[in-house]
Amino acid sequence: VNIETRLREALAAGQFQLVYQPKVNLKNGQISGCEALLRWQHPEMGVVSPAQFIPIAEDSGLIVPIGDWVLRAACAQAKAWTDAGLPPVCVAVNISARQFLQQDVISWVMNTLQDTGLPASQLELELTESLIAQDVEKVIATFTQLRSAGVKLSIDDFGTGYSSLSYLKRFRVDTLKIDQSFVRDMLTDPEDATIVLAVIALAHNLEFKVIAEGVETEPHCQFLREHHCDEIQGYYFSKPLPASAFEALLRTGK
Ligand code: G
Ligand code: G
Ligand code: MN
Ligand code: NA
Repeated sequence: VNIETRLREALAAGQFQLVYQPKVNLKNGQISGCEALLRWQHPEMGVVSPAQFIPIAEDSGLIVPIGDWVLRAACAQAKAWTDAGLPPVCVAVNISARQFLQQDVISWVMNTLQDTGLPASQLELELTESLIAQDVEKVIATFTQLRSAGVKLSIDDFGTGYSSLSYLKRFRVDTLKIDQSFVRDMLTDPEDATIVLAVIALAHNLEFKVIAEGVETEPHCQFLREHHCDEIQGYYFSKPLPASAFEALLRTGK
């Protein structure tokens, strides 16, 4: 059986799950939101990483139904947490460029928010720079509509794409996510430190929020706090968690 057929079966058989990784505000130490990350729990293969199957899903077009499942599940979960009396949490969903360009994103997102009852302000879409190189006018129009509806947008893996910085003037977003490849070695590699500090300054001067990914140690956290990075995400605070474990973390009020 080829992987495409297996992906189709996975969707039908409920083998996909979301895990949630907290994002933490560096000023007050509170959880400011989370990123939903897809996991495929296969009966024989075990847990398969999205890094392995998302590219296949994109090539086969299966990214559309899979991405729809992800968005719906993430929105429903965030709404369920609010309904359970937890403080409103903003959930971030990764949207691949292929998917963003393949369908009417506005109707899809707005319908999903309506169906699940989640306020737009509790949804963030994480997009990569590769999207920016595509149909520019269409993407700008879509960004504008999503943001005026209250949906938040962030640029994921910032600094790893090939796009020019001039796009930041035209594509208004809320947050830049500093790629973990720069964060990992920033305490030992002065060039990585320079890049991290430059991205923080760039984001703030453009009035964007900035979050560092892949933060694994206290010294990393300390460095980022000293340099006024707004938020962190990474194993230092928490790995991605099943919904129930993330909920427990929210309840402890961290
Ligand atoms: O969680 P993990 O590090 O295994 O994710 C690996 C890659 O898969 C990352 O690039 C991440 O952005 C991507 N990814 C995780 N979940 C999703 C998803 O729901 N949709 C898309 N398009 N990409 C995802
Ligand atoms: O491309 P994107 O940034 O969406 O992917 C995030 C990926 O990084 C996920 O696969 C997630 O599991 C992984 N991740 C999250 N925190 C850490 C971390 O602290 N260290 C490392 N190495 N990976 C992390
Ligand atoms: Mn992401
Ligand atoms: Na990233």
